[in-house]
Amino acid sequence: MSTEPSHVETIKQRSRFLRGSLLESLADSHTGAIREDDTAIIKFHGSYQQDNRDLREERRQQKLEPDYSFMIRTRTPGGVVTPEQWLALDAIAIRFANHSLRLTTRQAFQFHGVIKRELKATLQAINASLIDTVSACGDVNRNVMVSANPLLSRVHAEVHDWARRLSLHLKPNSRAYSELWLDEVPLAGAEPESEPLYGETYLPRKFKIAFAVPPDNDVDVFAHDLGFIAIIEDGKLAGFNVSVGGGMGASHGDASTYPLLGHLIGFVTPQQLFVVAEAVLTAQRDRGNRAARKHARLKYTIEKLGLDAFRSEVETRAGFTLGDLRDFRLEHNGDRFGWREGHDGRWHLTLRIEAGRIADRPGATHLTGLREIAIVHHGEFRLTPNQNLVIANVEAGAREEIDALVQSHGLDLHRRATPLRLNALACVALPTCGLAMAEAERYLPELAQRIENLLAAHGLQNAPIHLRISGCPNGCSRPYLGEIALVGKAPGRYNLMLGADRCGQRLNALYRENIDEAAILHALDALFADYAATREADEAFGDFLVRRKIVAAPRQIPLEVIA
Ligand code: SRM
Ligand code: SF4
Repeated sequence: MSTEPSHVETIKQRSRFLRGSLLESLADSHTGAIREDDTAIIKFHGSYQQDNRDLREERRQQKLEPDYSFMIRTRTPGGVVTPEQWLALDAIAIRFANHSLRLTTRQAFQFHGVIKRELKATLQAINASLIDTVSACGDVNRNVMVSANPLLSRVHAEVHDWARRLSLHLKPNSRAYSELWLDEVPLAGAEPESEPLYGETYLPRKFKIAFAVPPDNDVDVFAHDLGFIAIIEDGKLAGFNVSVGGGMGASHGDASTYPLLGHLIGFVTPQQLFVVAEAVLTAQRDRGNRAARKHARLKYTIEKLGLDAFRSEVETRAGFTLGDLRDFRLEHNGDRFGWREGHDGRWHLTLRIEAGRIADRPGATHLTGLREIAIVHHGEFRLTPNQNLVIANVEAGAREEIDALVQSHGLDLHRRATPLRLNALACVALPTCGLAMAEAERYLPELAQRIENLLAAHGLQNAPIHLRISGCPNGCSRPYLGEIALVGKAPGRYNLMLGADRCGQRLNALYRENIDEAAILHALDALFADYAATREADEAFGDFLVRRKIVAAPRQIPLEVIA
């Protein structure tokens, strides 16, 4: 196997701290695309070049270049924005993008369909709302996730603040973003540029961090390169259990790639948080695979070094020994819908946003409705890791007005939808994702309806089964943590994965490979019949499948460390 650095490594190294030839690419009015090497660099600025795959064939026949446009992703740690910021993002979606806002599985916003000529103006508009897109994509630390369900609000706020500060701490140093998009002029005589944390080739691959606040695991903390589980003792934040080496991505037909849950390696106090995060990140920077991007995530680095050796390396870099793991219990990895009262008497309303897409459709004017809510709302908006939205910090007296707007714009799915539909996740997939092999977001409504029909036929319409669909095995909807998951293989064909738990501590396993919808529904019908007849009291569908050995018991986080 080659140990030569991959082509992307060379592009990064030559990019002069993420500038590449982006200026020239943007200035070239002969094409809607940017130069090939710049497609790797622009990711670090929070954008991907894409093309409309629905139009690919037609344009090829017409001898036109693909219908290029750009996706832009925000860096919004914990997914919090103010109503003013919401209004700005809404205006950007209408002015520059495809009239929709996409809430991602990592608490960020995505815009789709921005054309090259308007890319700079779009990024400037985002920055004018005091949100940026720096390192929302690329081989760096990405948007930091934090539990969104504010059940333990005081501790939750504290954890959120640590996450926000850590996100800032791990932000790249390069001034390329400000120069390229915000017209900042390089200062004469300024210090030569450097990236003390990352170096000029940044990380071998993307790096993801999440903070869970038990009992919620809405962030799917074990799916992350680095996870922090808040340990709350006597109502106070004592510190965090640390998990390393989780990740979802895999490639079909390549057994050397696989989803993996993180390993718990120890406990840190809040004061040790930054040091340990840097130690894990720099260990991955120096030890990760820079030759084969498929094997470059931290999970493979740990596999190569061994967990004990990796922990020792982290401790050496940190300059202290990690503490013993503390007890915790995770109960749930979905969202809690509807109104909830916070510790200070303010209210939080979690709305279901199907597949995270906010747009205006007949009878469901969600974009308009949320704009109207933003005009009257004085709290903030919080994106959940499950593509949903919390209208947070609402005074008791303001609930009625918000409820009326929710109802009149069809935003009340949380009152109408079945548990299956409330908890389902679907990645973006077609038409924008260049890697999609099958539909996901656009397929979710009809698939969910068909599965709902089957469940109802077995009297299971209220079973809160977690369904996740991804258009390819990269796993952007964290499908390997779904009780039922469809992983795209080809148009209309999926691998059917079954048997995760509902709290993000057990992966599912392959049940049927490369099957179409009829075969999926046929398989589920038989399993639902069995589940309805033989499940134990309160037994979840995934647990039932494992108990009955319908799927092999897949890897799960050792239960002995979980109280
Ligand atoms: Fe993802 C690549 C969308 C969360 C694993 N992901 C992509 C790209 C950028 C396709 C590409 O490389 O050309 C997708 C853009 C689609 C589009 O048109 O918008 C894409 N990923 C998404 C989003 C928008 C899915 C969603 O429906 O919300 C999520 C954006 C998150 C964010 O705000 O930052 C998204 N992606 C995830 C997650 C879930 C998570 O992080 O919790 C994963 C699995 C966790 C993990 O990283 O292990 C994930 N995305 C991937 C991978 C596989 C990485 C790997 O290690 O194998 C790719 C492909 C790659 O990196 O080469 C990928
Ligand atoms: Fe695209 Fe695959 Fe991610 Fe879905 S899982 S958004 S198809 S890369």
